[in-house]
Amino acid sequence: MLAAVLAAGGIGSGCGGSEAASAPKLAEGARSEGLEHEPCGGSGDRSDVLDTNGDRKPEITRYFDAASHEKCRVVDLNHDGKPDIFEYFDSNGAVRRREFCYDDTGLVNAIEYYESGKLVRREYDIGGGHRIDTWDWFDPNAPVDPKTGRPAHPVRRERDTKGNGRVDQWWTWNGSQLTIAIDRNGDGKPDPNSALVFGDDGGTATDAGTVGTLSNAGSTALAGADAAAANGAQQAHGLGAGR
Ligand SMILES: [Ca+2]
Ligand SMILES: [Ca+2]
Ligand SMILES: [Ca+2]
Repeated sequence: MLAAVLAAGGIGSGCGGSEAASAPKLAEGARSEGLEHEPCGGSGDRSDVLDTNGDRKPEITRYFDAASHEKCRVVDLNHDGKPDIFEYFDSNGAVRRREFCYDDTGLVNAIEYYESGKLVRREYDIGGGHRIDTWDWFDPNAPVDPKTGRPAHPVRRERDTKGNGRVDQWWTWNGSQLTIAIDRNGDGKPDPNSALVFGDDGGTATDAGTVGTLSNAGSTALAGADAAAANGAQQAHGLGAGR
């Protein structure tokens, strides 16, 4: 109950900083870009801590509801006393949300949403502007990569590459073929004939330079995000399993 209330109203301090979410923008193609931290734990909650290296700073702090179900945990992977991952669980114990702090700013950089333990959506800050600039949607039934625990790619992605609160790229996957539609004239819609297509052979695009830039920029950041997420989750669960 508390978690639901907090989820509905929670715009908080994230991984130690303070970042107020901007008011929702209603223009066509606009999306909310606030990285809204969901509070995890309070002074009245039962919790336990795990300090694996004895420096009196916990690597994992777990918070429980009145029925002793773990509702969320805070994980500090690099022993600096600042959270790196927040994980939230549903009433069945399946993960429902993860927040990641990839850099040293102390702010949430990415949020993943799960349904019945399956990744369905991800929002993140690729550009480092402390706001969401990339939105991914996943097929919860897609096979997952054993290394990352996630599908190889989303089914759909939207990006705001200019940081102006408006989506200007639309990525869609059909199998391994990726199509990117682009808004260059700023009307919030894909420009006619703007779609760039590339697939298995890696070379069918009409504008090779642009595609290379787009695909490299996207995949580098994404690979980093996926690796950090997978690494963090594995370490977190490894620590938890070792209790
Ligand atoms: Ca410690
Ligand atoms: Ca940390
Ligand atoms: Ca346009």
